[in-house]
Amino acid sequence: MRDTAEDKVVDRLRTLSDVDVVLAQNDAMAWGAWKAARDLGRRDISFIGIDGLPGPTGGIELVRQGILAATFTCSTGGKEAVDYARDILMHKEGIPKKIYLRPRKVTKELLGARVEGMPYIHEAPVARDRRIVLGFAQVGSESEWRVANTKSIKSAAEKAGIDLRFVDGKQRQENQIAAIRTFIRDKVDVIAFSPIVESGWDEVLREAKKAGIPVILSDRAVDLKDDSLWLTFMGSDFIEEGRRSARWLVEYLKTRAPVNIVEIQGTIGSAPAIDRAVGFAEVIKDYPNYHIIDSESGDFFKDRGYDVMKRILAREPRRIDAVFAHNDDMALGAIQALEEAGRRPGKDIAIISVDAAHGAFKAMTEGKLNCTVECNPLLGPQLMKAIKDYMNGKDLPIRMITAEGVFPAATARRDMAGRQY
Ligand code: GYE
Repeated sequence: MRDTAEDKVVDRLRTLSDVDVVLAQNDAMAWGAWKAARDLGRRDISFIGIDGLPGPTGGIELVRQGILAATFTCSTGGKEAVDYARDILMHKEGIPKKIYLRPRKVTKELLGARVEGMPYIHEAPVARDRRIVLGFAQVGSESEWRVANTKSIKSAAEKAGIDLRFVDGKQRQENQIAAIRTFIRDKVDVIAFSPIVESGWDEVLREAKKAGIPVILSDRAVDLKDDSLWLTFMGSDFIEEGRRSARWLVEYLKTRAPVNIVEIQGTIGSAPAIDRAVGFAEVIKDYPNYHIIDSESGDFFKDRGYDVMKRILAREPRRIDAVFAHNDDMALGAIQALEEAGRRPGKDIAIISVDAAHGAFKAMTEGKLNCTVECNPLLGPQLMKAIKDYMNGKDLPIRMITAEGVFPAATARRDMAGRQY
């Protein structure tokens, strides 16, 4: 509340001499703090708020008057809620489970001008007398998940009447970058890609922005501070997938005895590998008897998961109680290596992996895998809906998260019926 903030800041400023900036968690309180400082003759302090609402007392006007140095919009979500409610009632495909609305920085110099860094502020919807052309640069075909992802994108584009230019990056970032440059040269309407790793995209995404072509991140994220270089990121919450894997393991083993875990990681530098490791470690740090005793990347390939497990079995003298694989394919490779070493995966060694692809369900029904955490590859409908919404002038959320579950072996036979991948 503005007045409450004013009263409290008056008290604080009386004893605090070296304050440079006040950050308030909404514009009203920032305004109250500004009034307090003014009344105490303190002109040396900047004020930053949040909400960025329009109107005579909204944050945008406070910035325009120089009261706030900046504010950040926090959309109310009302329009989006009504739009999605209508789409749900109309049984539209591609409705995300969760969305994050795009925050925008508002400063005096950004006000009014159509300036750099204000991403994708819409002109009028583009009148279209032809099909939308989408350029998609895929990671490769390293896993069952990836194959299902590609199939979903291709079938959804066809169903949506979108002209798809599809390039398989064959597991090399330079191939994806080259494909994006071709899309720019050919002036496609939209570019989408699944970044094989998080870094190394700045230059080519600046080229796309300069060409005025919006870029959608599908499945994996990039490590870029400048979020004006991409329109939206749709895919899973990989950190949560790591947390769910660890929570399931702790619940399944229910032991205070030492638990030695081997982690078979995905592609080094990729968002899913980085974040799944973060989420898993975040949960097991609260269980001091759980230890990751060895970890190596299998690059999301089954055969490399096999090789990693063989190497770890050869070098690791300690007992292995559990294997956490960042995807099902590597888990299946590890299971094969464990069986060849005379071990009983799924019985004396708990196996947990991510994706929930068909191969994992088959291994669970055979008693060799204990649980798979879903990572939904069927992003095609969501991608095509986002593209059509954008082309129709809608402001897209900055983040769309897909709905996912956790599938233990106990219900695998029932759960696998009717799954699309
Ligand atoms: O888990 C794995 C695929 O990026 C989420 O990549 C995707 C991952 C998925 O190779 O199987």
